Amino acid sequence: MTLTVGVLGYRFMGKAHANAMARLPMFFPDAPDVERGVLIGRDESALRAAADRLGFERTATDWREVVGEVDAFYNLGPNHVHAEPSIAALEAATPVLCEKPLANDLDGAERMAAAAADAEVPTAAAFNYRFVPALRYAKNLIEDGELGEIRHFRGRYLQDWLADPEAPWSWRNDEELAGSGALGDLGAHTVDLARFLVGDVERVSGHLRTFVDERPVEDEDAGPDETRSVTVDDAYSAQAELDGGAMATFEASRVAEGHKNDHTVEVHGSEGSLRFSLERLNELEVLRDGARGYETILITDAEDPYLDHWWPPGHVLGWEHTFVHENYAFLSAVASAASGTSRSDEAADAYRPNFADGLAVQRTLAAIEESHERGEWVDVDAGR
Ligand code: SOE
Repeated sequence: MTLTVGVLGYRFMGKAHANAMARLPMFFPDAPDVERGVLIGRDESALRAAADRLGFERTATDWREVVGEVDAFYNLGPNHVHAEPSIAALEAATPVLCEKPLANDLDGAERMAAAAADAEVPTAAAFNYRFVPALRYAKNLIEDGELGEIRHFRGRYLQDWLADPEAPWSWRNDEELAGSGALGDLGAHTVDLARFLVGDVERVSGHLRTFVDERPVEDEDAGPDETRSVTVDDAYSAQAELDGGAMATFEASRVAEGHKNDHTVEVHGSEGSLRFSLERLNELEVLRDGARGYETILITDAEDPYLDHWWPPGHVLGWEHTFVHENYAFLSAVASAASGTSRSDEAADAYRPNFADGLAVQRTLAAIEESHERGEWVDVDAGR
């Protein structure tokens, strides 16, 4: 069967997912056939050019005409656009992949997860870093008990694209549109990795900070010195307790000079530790079996997660390959559900992280913000 996919959004994430779909036939021959059917956007001329560039059959300017007519709907729009189109697609029993964070507020995330539970079709919260082979390898080490009882998770996501106060305002700087700043944009990934590697977040104590509270507007119809307020955080930090008793610290910044896309994760257990850095995504540093120090493992062998689909050992992968793995897993789940090879009650969990995972992350983000406002620890109702 050929899956026809409708995609809302054609900029950064549109390119990442279109590229991933295009790579599947060559590198994942058992993936379902996928047609990039409809590209959805508002600016017809830009949309047409993007459709040609990204390999889509046709375009549409109204997602309402698309969500019930395709085999899978990708919501790659800004955070405030995540809820309504995704819920409409789920009400039409269309599987949905939605970029992270799930929504710009907890209410939207709750409604999206409820619609997913009713629809009983595969859903994806697009936390692509779960699909880094080295982090899959790390999860296997932890699950095999190689680190013993987990005591610490430490996640840090540093960027510097907003360090310059003259860097222009965008929807990512607006609470109504984005929901939060570094917390939701970057922290969502790290919280999801904590859940993936160790466990749910039980309670948090958070701190948010906005360093630049006004930025120049660069829209074509903006005035020469027009500025707009920044109403979200530039950075956040939080400490947390995870399910099972491990301690966690989370941190992210979009004003950390010298750091471009520096997502690091460390896990310490009673028998060992591991360290990962996105800037060296093919490597995992591991300390186990009483060794005196970390060993660096190059995760590029055929037996390593996903690597048998790519190149010989040492021919390293990149950031974009995580989207290929993510799309392979999601579209395989969609095809399985569509062909009836998985029962409807299994379909909802055929792919992880799904909307329930996205909601658990959103509840943690909301608790971090609430803790910051109240100045005290806050329990996270992760809806377990
Ligand atoms: C922000 O710059 C950003 O693009 C995030 O939105 C992505 O989720 C992250 O993977 C890379 O950085």
